[in-house]
Amino acid sequence: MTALLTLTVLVLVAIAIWQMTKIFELSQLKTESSSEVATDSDNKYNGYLLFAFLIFIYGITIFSFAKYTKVLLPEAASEHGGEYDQLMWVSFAIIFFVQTITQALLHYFGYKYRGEKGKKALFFADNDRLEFIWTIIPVIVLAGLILWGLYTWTNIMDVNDEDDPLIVELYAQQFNWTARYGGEDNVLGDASVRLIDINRANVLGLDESDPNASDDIIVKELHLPVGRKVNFMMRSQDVLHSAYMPHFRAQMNCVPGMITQFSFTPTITTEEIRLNPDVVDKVKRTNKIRAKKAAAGEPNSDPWEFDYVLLCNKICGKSHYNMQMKIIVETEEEYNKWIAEQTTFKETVMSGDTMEQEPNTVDVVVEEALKTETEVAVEDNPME
Ligand SMILES: [Cu+2]
Repeated sequence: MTALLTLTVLVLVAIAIWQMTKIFELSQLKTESSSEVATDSDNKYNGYLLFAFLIFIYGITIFSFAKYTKVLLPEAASEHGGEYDQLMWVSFAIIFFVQTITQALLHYFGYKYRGEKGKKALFFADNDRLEFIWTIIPVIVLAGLILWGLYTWTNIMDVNDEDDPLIVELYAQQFNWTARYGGEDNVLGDASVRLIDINRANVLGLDESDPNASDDIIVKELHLPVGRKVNFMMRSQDVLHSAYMPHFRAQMNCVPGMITQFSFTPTITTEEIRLNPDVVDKVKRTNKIRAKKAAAGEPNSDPWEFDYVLLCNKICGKSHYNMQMKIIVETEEEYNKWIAEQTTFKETVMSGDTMEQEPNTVDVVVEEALKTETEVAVEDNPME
């Protein structure tokens, strides 16, 4: 399958190059018909403008590096994240290197060989060796990148049950997330949107007759033990959403009517990532803005503390921007303590008692499910 895909990509690249050569040839036919001939000074002036433009693009590149590097994500907090970042940075470096060199050559030669009276350009209709070189180099580089990309993709997307993964469901709906753990048996009970019963707090539509469902734990805050593989099973209640966990370099669409999957192993706890220099810097900058807002009496001005976050990355409606859930990566002991404090589906729904729950469990889920869109829309948005 991968070989076929690679072959298709190579064929398409070859066709694209061939088509571009044809366009280039066609564009050569009508150069002599123009009656407006540029003078030497026109050409010189345009040559200088080329240099000015070159300085402009280099300038804006340096400016962007200096000003915007800080908005990049901090180091990847998942096992596969490093590989993913490496692929991205190598692609960036190649593009940047080629772009910098070719732009300089392009503009310099544009100036050097500008039109001058009495000067005739040396030209040749084609040169097989030259064409071969400028075709084969990009083909090798692109094929290398694509093959590496496919290899990385296959590795990242391989969701399997090896190494005893923690099974977690991420349930998307306009406009919030709910997470469900498999409980003691680490197996999620069957569920269907047809079984949703808000009045009985069965907000995820779990099948009460499925024995696997009784110990499932439904929460509004995702806790993950560091170093343990997590297999996410994603569902959507209404429209297309996308579970995006940028700090773990993870994203997967949530599609109504089907279960999609993604798997990763978190490697840095929340406590640890808060000490990362990039994160410390971002928190400092954000809180500076918030302090200014607080002084002006504006909302959203409480000091902010960094947390991993699950976001929706498909524009799914008007409160899409605020569709998020906090993720806490902690040690195994902390995770075990937390999960032991949560109530199971059986204890809440099956017993028919939904009143005496811990906050952050089912009553919060129900509350959120009943919230109107407008209420959600005016909520605070902790992201800057
Ligand atoms: Cu969404």
